[in-house]
Amino acid sequence: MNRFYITTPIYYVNAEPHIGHAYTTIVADVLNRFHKIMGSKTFFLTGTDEHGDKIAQAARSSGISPKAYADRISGLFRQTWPKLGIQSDKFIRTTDSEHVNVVQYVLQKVYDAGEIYFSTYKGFYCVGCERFYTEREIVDGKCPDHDKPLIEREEANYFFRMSKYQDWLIEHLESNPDCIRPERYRNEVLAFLREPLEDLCISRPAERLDWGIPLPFDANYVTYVWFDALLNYVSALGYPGGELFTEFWPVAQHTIAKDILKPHGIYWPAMLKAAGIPMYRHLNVHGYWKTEEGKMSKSHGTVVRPLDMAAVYGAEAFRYFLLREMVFGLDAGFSREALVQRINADLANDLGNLFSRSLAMTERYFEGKIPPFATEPEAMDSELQAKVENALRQFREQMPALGFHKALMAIWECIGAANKYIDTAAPWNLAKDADRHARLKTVIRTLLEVNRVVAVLISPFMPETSAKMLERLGVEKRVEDLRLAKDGAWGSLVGGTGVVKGESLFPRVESSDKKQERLPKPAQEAKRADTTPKAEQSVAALIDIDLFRQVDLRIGRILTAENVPKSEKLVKLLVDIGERRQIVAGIAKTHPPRTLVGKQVVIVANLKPAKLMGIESHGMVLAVRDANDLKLIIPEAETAPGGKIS
Ligand code: ME8
Repeated sequence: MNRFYITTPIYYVNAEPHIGHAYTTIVADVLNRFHKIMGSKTFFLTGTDEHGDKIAQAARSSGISPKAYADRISGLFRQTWPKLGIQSDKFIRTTDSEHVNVVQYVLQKVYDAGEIYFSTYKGFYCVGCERFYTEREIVDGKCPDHDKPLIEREEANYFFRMSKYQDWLIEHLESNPDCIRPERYRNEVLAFLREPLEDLCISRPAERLDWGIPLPFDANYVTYVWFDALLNYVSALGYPGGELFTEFWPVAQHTIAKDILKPHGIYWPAMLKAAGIPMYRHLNVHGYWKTEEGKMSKSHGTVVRPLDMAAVYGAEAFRYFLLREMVFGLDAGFSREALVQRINADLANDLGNLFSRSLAMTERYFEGKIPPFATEPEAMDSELQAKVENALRQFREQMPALGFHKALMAIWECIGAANKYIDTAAPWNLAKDADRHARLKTVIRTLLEVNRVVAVLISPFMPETSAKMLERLGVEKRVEDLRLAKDGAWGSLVGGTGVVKGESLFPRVESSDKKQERLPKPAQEAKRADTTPKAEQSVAALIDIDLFRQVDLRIGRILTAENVPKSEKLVKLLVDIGERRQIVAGIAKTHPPRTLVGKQVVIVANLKPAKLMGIESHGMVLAVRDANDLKLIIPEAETAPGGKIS
């Protein structure tokens, strides 16, 4: 029997669960459910990361002990997941004694092997990241992640000989190209490994920080939080001796976002190697959810709380939205409008209508009993069945490769085709004609079969909806017991079984911001994105040359260009103007991204940074509107990037 082991990061207990945590955990749940219906024996781990500076500080500011604080927030995470339909097999806490024992066991093992040494280190430390930064990584004296000044610190500490594993890791990633995926993140890790790797400081003096696991070989120190946290993935399986470890570790897959690529892509493999534990099978890395305001932040009130979303829109719809909207590996934007739109279009309209129409007709024409295939299939039936087969194939291929949105698109293609099939087959006409009753049976049976396969295929994404659909289709099986090989097979409904139409699966929802909703889409976009003034009709007022000189115009070369999700107009550019600049320009309609890369353009380099659809833009690309066209201003001949225009 195949095995499957999936983990999420263990989340810090200094913040309540938000949409980002929910996404990763839902992805893990979806993958886990997928592998179950493929017949694998699975294990799904999540939990909380509770030691370290960050937690100690958060507890202090709440005026309670770190443990009491961790208990509270860890409890919130634990209670949130089932409410989002997430079923994990284990919830680990790094304060669990079994975990603490494993961390100390591994530390001792690695220390005894001579892979940990004592030394003095002076460097720049970020409390937020709980680590020292190297010269190369520091930006303007600040931590690039937190944008806060780093603290200079000198300390005697224990170091793990991580540098020793550099060559092995490069070789491993090169010979296992799908180990870290999607590829862009594997490349990122390999790029990092092109520079010499430094050893990793794995201790903190207990006098400064006592909220951590004591080093087994020196009680004056506690374990650095990452060396502690990463080991959860094996301690949860009862490493070293546990049966679960033997069974599931060889197929381990970790799921994380890009923020913690380095600890998972570099520290963890080196730790595993040093401890004599085989390398994990896959590291699945996804992008970031951003709100319209940009990064989510508690202080700005831009945190999206998953339970709020579930309360208003339903956990199932929320799960569907997250998996449909984000291309795994890339960033995605979250907005209520987009969520509402997906619910109304994909769930209420496409899926909900197909299901209720199919069942209503079964009730009307066959007293609610599933009819047999009573005639040979016609071309339209075979075409629809081909769509179902395609959805099944895409599902099998895309799901294990993290192409969730593609699997969903194929399922929805099938739903769309089935809705069209109803219109074309027009069962209401067949019903009027006694000679065509046999054909009517085939049509309705075909539809019911499509509904059943769709119910099976959406089960990893929307388990409750799937269960509801199956029940109403008279299929007596729990979602947990579905197996694609059998339950995905065409024609497996039992003729004569009773079906029940019931209430609509997804009622339509009104947007919370109705005014915004009523605006046609392009107008909404323009409202947010269009910051460029309308073309002037006549020449503007005269200005002094000094005023003109204040505008810093430069030659730039476009290095990369990509569409801004959900915007027709905007394109995100990386431009070399002597330095690299991210610029968002409203030129996508006339200049698709692929035509832009390599082009030279003129940039206003000293515009105040602005945010367009949540994306920071630092500069402006010059263009001229010519009738309905937009033309870029470009230099007469190749010019060195950064060249100042005078
Ligand atoms: O890093 N978009 O915990 P953490 C998508 N304790 N995912 C997001 C996100 C966003 N905007 N924000 C957070 C830690 N996440 C460590 C992990 S593991 C041994 C230790 C998700 O609470 C995403 O999964 O900061 C990201 O990797 C994780 O939360 C970071 O969670």
